[in-house]
Amino acid sequence: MNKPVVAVTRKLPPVTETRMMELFEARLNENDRPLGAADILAKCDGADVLVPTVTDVIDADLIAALPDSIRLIANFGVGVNHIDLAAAAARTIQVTNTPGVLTEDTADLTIALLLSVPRRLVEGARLAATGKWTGWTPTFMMGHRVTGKRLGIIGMGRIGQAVARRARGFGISIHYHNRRRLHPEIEEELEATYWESLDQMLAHMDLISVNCPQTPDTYHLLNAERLDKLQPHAVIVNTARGGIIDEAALVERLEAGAIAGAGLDVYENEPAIHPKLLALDNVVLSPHLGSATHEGRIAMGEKVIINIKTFSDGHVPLDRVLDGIDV
Ligand code: 8YV
Repeated sequence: MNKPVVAVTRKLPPVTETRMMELFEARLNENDRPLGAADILAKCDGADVLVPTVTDVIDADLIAALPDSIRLIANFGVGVNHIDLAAAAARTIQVTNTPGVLTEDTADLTIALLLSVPRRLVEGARLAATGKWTGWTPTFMMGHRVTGKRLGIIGMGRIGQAVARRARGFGISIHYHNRRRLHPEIEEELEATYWESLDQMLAHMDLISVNCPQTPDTYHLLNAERLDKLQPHAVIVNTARGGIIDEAALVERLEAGAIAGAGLDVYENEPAIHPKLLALDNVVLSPHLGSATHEGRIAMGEKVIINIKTFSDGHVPLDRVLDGIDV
């Protein structure tokens, strides 16, 4: 039996690559150089499957130019905003992603940011590292308590719910806005309050966590007008996708003190970060680390392999992405 030819755009964990080489005719990217459209197309020539990541732009033009041999785009990652799903569907190319296996890691990082910003942890660590700390005083570097605060979660899929479970442990009360209301048993378990109106929820929260996928509907969901609903002491955390927040509008409000702080793991134009964000003290910035654990990345690789295997064996892969996705 012929092994499927699999074009992989980035360097993957070694165990994933080893297994891919056993099962497939894998075209790897050993030096991990990011590929442009022409490189991706060259790599796909005569291939059956394309394995991209969030750093690749798999837009309508690229999909239209893919060779007919490509039948599956098996994304390494859960978010698929970098793939034009309609263009893939038009060519009957299936798309899969890697849900479920990065939920806990991403929720952990969300909580790390939710704690770091109000407690000024990174600002404090930076000062300590200079060796210029002059000692404890009763009023030194005071932040804000998180216990007893209200957290508004935008997007209550797997990751949003995992954030809620953790936040309950810190005595934070859970509020959420989602396309669909959760089942009553889940709401009860999470002690979560549903807000049909995002605008209303934003106006009443102390902390906000963005956990929805980026789709044409959620692009700039938090635009200037919505950000203006937030209270001045509010802190906003985003571990989903940069494009869900209007980054320039957020920067203006952080600079003006209209929003107290932000913890960001994702940016509108990665790897570029808005230069003004870099100059602010009331932000904690991490470089898209949500799923960056050895365990998480190996599990993502395993999902990609299973999706390709299932597909090439003639079955429908479990992680097939249709129009809407849950993260
Ligand atoms: C991944 C992510 O590392 O899975 C996602 O959607 O945002 C990240 O955690 C990245 O997408 C890999 O392609």
